[in-house]
Amino acid sequence: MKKFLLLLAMVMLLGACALPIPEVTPTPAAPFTPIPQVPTPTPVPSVPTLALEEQLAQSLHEPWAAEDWEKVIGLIKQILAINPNYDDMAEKLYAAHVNYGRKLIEEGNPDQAVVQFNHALEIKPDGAEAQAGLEQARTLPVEQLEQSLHESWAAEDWGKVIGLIEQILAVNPGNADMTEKLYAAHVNYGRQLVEEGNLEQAKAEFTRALEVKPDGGEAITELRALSGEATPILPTPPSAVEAAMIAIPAGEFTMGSENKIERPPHAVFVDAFEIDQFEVTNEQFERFIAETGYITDAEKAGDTSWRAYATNKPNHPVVKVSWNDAKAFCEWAQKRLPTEAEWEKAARGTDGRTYPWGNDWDVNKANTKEAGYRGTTIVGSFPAGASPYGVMDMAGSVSEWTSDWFKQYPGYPGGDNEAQYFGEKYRVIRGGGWFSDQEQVRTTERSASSVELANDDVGFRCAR
Ligand SMILES: [Ca+2]
Repeated sequence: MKKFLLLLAMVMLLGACALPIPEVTPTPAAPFTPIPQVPTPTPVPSVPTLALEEQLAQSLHEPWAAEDWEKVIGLIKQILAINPNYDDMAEKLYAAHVNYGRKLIEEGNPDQAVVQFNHALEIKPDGAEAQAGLEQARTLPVEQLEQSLHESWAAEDWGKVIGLIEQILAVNPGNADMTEKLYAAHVNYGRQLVEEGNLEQAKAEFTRALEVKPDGGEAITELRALSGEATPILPTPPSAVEAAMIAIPAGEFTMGSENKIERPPHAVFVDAFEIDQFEVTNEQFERFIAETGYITDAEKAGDTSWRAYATNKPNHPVVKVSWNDAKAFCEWAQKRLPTEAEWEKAARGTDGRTYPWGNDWDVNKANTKEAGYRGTTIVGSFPAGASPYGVMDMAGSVSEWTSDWFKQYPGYPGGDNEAQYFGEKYRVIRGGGWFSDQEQVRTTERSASSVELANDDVGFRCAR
């Protein structure tokens, strides 16, 4: 009797506190029922009894009528926890998951619906209603997805937005507008995560944004702000030791500009040649040293070795290499240094542009002083800054040795301070490096140095 009273008290307590009777708000009958309905379960006979599971079973009716499936599922699970074989509760749980899944589809939430249908199938693996629901959830009309996308976007629920866009793109991969939206959603999500102080996840989102749109300026800027230093930002940096080369067709191009020692602009015919797509990397230079035992000019002079700049940077351009060192490497690779004209043509193409990517300065398209990396970056980190031929980093990161003497162009009018260095004394350096500003990374900018000198922002690439 004591035990009986205790149980009764528990039931009453549970009924009063843990399981309040939900307010029933009349729900209009759902019009969206392409799947065969799961019948409402037979009401549990209301024979007065004190078994907890029966009490719970009775309390199922109201949430079921109100289509409060979360509540229904919770109650059934409690019942089954007490008595796994109680009545037809397993069948009811299956039905509840299916009905919940359908409701979620109506609400434009197919992802969550899939979860519910999968739960239903765990209970009843051959459940036809759940299988049909699953299929429907996966092939929701795109218009419905776009409607929920619109709502989730307004609510700034970026996780959901990204999921929806990915579903739309799965149906229609060529949807450029959606691809752009996906990029924006990753950026927005990343910014939201930054505000929440979740920097690691934010980085991951910005990186995903760059996977969608490799030249995404916002994502690059945000990543840069997060890293505070030179950090690889390309999702898949090139790592091949064998350098990719780009074929530049024979023909005329405009060399020079109206600027100082770059004067005058003049037509130059260049034979067909190939040029390395990327600056020569530390990894490549290491292989050259390992095979030849070559000692660089800086090392011979007791100056800092190229190795000091190469630690953990296999895919960064090699620096601290002289013109002599660069020439030796290219010969070992059965190539040569590009001529000054070849270099300029590979950088600007035939339309006389100022930067490899066009005429307008863009801080996001090259590793320059303005970009703030204060050091080299992985070669090919700025695909949007590629030249018309697809040659990378022709502006910035490291400036590059060419084979030519630093001489005046034909028709040069004179009058510049730098003209005093013209002659067969210095070799031409092109493109500017990470220490150079936007003026110094123009495709026509000319600089020069002695053949034995090396610097931490000067490297090279080869041609043939
Ligand atoms: Ca460069």
